[in-house]
Amino acid sequence: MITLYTFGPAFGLPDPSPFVTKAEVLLKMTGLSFRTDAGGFRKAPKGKLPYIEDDGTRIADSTFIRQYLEKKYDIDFDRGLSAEQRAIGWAFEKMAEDHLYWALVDSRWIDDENFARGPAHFFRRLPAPLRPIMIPMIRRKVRNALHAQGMGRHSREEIVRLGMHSIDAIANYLGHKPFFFGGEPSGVDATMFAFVAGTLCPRFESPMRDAAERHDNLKRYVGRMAARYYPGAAEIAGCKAAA
Ligand SMILES: N[C@@H](CCC(=O)N[C@@H](CS)C(=O)NCC(=O)O)C(=O)O
Repeated sequence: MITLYTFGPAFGLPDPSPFVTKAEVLLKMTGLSFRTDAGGFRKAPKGKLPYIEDDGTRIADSTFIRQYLEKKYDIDFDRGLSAEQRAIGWAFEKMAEDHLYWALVDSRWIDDENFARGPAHFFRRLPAPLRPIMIPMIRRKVRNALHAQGMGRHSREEIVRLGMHSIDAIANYLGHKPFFFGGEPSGVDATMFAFVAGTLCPRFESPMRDAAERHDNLKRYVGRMAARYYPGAAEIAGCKAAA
């Protein structure tokens, strides 16, 4: 059986990591049986989650997980899509993963109030005397990653402006369609759902969340994806699960 290594549900989200959520939804889309394990971070082959283990093979990174599933189980997440749609799907995915993601990291990890509301809870299991050492150290690591990626060199106002542009692009492309490319979900929906839910997450206060909330179609989209892939959940990211 396939094991997906996760952080575990948090903040009203299937997982605090949109990459883990993406991988989980992709696995749900396959219909294959799999289990999740929230204890594998220390053994992560690339120092990040998600990764999967299947028949003794470990595959790290949500995109490589997708490609592995496609090849090994002969699955095409984009069945029925044109080459043009596949190209658009890839571009939107990478916009979310390599651009919007960093605006979310800034909002959750660098903004002090959001940090206290969210990521600070990850450290609750640490012995209390270690927290004042570990928390600033990990936040410094995140700040350095943001700086190296480039997003962290902008002011908060500029970061928010960039993030909102991505959110608007997703909302405008989705339009009135039930899913990103029409009546049925495809691979890109796993990613769009994960990142839009992450942005709408009511645990965090941000102008980016306010902007996402102004798009009714995004809230309905998250509810629709929740109804299909998390049928046991009444709501995800504050969006009522409804088909
Ligand atoms: N490109 C990777 C990104 C995964 C990623 O950034 N995971 C983050 C959580 S959102 C992580 O595990 N970070 C831990 C760390 O950097 O120490 C993918 O698509 O899976």
